[in-house]
Amino acid sequence: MYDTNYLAHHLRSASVGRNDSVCAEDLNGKIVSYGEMFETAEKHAIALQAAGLKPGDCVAVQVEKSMESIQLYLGTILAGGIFLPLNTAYTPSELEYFLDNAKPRIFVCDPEKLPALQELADQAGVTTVLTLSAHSEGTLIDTLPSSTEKFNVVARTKDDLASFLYTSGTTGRSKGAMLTHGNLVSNAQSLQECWHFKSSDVLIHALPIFHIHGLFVAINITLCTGSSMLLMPRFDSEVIISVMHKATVLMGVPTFYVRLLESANLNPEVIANMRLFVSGSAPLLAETHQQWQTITGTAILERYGMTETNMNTSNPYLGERRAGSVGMPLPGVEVRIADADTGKELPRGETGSVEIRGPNVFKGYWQMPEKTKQEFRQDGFFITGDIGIMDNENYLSIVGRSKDLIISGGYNIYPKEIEVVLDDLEGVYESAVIGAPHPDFGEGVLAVVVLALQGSINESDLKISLKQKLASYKRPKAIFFVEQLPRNTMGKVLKNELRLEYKHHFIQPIG
Ligand code: MLC
Ligand code: AMP
Repeated sequence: MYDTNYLAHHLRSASVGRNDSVCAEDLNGKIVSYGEMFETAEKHAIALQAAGLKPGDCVAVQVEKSMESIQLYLGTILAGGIFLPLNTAYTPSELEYFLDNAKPRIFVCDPEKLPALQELADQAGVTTVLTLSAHSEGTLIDTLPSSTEKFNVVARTKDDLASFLYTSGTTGRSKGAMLTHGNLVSNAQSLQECWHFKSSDVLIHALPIFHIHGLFVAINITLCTGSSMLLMPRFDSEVIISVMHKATVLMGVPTFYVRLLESANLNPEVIANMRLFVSGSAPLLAETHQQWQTITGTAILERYGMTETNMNTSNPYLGERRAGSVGMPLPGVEVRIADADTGKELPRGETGSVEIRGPNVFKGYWQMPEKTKQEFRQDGFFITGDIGIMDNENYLSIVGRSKDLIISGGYNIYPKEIEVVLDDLEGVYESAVIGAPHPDFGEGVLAVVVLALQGSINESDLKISLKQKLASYKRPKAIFFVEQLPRNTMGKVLKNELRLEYKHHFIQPIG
């Protein structure tokens, strides 16, 4: 019975009566039909309930991408839980905060990581810790019921929480964005319509599934349309090119397209079966857009979203897909360009704060009412922290960010978090972390460090220490030592000066 459960109903309804249709296929040729996908998801729901899950409880998950991890996501939703996916690159010291802050009832991790994580989970008051490996092994699998039991999907409403997703904060403390069933359903429905998704579509799924792009945009749309996915553990351009003949859609971050363009095997013939290439999570350079068009004869469709709001805008499926623009507001989503100080809407064509209102906008930050209040206007618009401009045809362009944020290969990195860790290391007096243009990742993390005693430690010492504390994608790709940081008269570090100074570190200027 899926009809009383909000998100679950929408995820299941397109495939009812089509149990034999393919839902997902992996690179080993393992095929999971819709019937099997939901039958096993129900078993996960039963196992989670047996482990103590009650409706509204949180299930935190740090596991590799697999069929089973998708079934765990679905099982959590079917059991009325709140799904909290965590980046597999997070170190125990990063996880400690998430577990302590979210206080999940259940935590599922990789069996190999259990020895390092059990104690953290115990300290955070987790009732049950289960394990799941990339190869479908672990205590979670052992506790799945062997026979098909009748499972009653737990009823939820559109305002109930479906997921927590942590986004880093400018102060260095991550915030748990609370997403409701209604947020996820409304977004999946509008994207499905705007991007012309049909049950015959086959999506190349090479994104991680611990962020909204790979989890909600990719998986929810697929399930809501009853289409299918080719599931890949990670991005690999040659593997992707080799399956394009049997796929129709690719969703990726700009780095995907930059890397695909480097392949000698990309040409109009190999993409002949593909009807749509979507890019998002970070700015797609106009030159990448143009190069793609020249080589393949198709235009990448760029869209713009955020963990707190899901997707906000998209270039049109049928109209002009403009390089450098993230397109128009999705149906039901209001986008305004406002004065950053007053929140008053600015005349068309002026640059200002990008603000969003609509059924896609999250409920607030978990246990941070003050922070939530600060980021919403009185009239309900959410302040994204992006700076944009909208033209008379409603095309939005993101031209900057008011938040001190680095986006590297589609991952968000808040400099403050890295600076706090660096400053805490023995021998470091202070540091400033910036993003510098990077040929592969768009932006690369670069740290400028002042030592307490010059020459006392070197770059490789610092890199070794950071390995224990920070996920690999957050670690600086370059570290510079200086005698002092540039500051203004108020003592504030002049990051723009640093950005200018190190602008060409990863990309040399042409000529
Ligand atoms: C990996 N590394 C990164 C990195 N990814 N460093 C910086 N930025 C990244 N994004 C590190 C690795 O750990 C490794 O470090 C070194 O860089 C080389 O890694 P690689 O082998 O080249 O990386 P790869 O595994 O190929 O991954 C690159 C990638 C991946 C771009 C495919 O990062 C990726 O899938 N990104 C997608 C992120 C995403 O889904 N974002 C959506 C967020 S939702 P070392 O030290 O081991 O050498 C959102 C909202 C919205 O933003 O609008 O969608
Ligand atoms: P996250 O907090 O990880 O969800 O990242 C959201 C941020 O990614 C947005 O606020 C934007 O700054 C950025 N972003 C997402 N899509 C795009 C895009 N197409 N172009 C530019 N920036 C984007």
